[in-house]
Amino acid sequence: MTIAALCRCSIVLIVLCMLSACGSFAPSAARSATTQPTGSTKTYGDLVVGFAQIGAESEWRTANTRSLQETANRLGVELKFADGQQQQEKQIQAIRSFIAQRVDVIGISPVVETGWDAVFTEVQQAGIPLILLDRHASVPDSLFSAFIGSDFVQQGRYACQEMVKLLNSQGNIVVLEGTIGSAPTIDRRAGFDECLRDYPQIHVLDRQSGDFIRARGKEVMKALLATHGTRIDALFAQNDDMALGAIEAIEEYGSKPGVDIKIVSIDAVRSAFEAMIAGKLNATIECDPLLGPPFFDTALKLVNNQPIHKWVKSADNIYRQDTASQELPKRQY
Ligand code: GZL
Repeated sequence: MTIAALCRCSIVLIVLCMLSACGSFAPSAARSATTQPTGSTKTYGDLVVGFAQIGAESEWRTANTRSLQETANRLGVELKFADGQQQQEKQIQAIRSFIAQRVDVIGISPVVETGWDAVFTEVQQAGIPLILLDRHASVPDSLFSAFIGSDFVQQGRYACQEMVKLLNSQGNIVVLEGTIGSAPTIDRRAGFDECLRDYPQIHVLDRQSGDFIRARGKEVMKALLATHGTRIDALFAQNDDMALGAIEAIEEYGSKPGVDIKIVSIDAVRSAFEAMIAGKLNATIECDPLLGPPFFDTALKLVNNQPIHKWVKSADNIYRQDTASQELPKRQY
């Protein structure tokens, strides 16, 4: 083949290569949407997701787990679900197992805020997207793809505002806090205390952890009543389960919950509405546990390189005794 012919062939080859490359070029915005060549976009039925749940400590957690499992079944996602039994080490073991199984996405509700950097780095190094669900963790933003859940600080502010109205801006309160070191405990306290600074006539006599568990809430409230007795005008319980336990303790003490001792809690589970209808609970701040749909929606977008929000924030309402009867039939958990 003469040199001239070789040159002509080379020019043809170079032009053909350029044409094929141009075919896949698109404006940058459109390219991000079409980065995946057609046919490789995953669907829910392709997804394998690992989730490290905290445990089964409250009605809220049960509803949260049910939402994840029912949504996965409905969408056809393969969900590998681990119950951490409220132990961080078990959640860490579950995450390492998900990495070894090469799942597409890993989700976790971190039982406490700290101690996650090492294992989250392992997830990142494995190239697996990580979603924090319900509870946040104190790690750099670079170590997780998205947080899906409520604004606990705002929930604390709402609880304080309800307490101020119930006490007419003055009185002595005790607080039942959740799991020590967990995001809801830390943030709900922050929001509650921030609001209380404007009401110097409201005094926090005591605050103890009930670990978000009903039986512990009853035990701790019994001890608080033994210590402070009738000086207690109101209780802020950081979840409904502890409030329901405290209600039992207050009744056994001989006082009327919701009347002698006003009670504000958080979660808005069905039992809280029943307690408000019975006049034993005064208000509950909603904390939406039905996070299955946004969780799997975010997971699918991540595996398809589609844009997502860093914080998918839940909308939470406030419920009081005056609407509890009409609201109860509508409650999904
Ligand atoms: C809040 C969630 C808390 C609930 C408790 O999003 O993490 O944990 O308020 C649950 O009922 O145990």
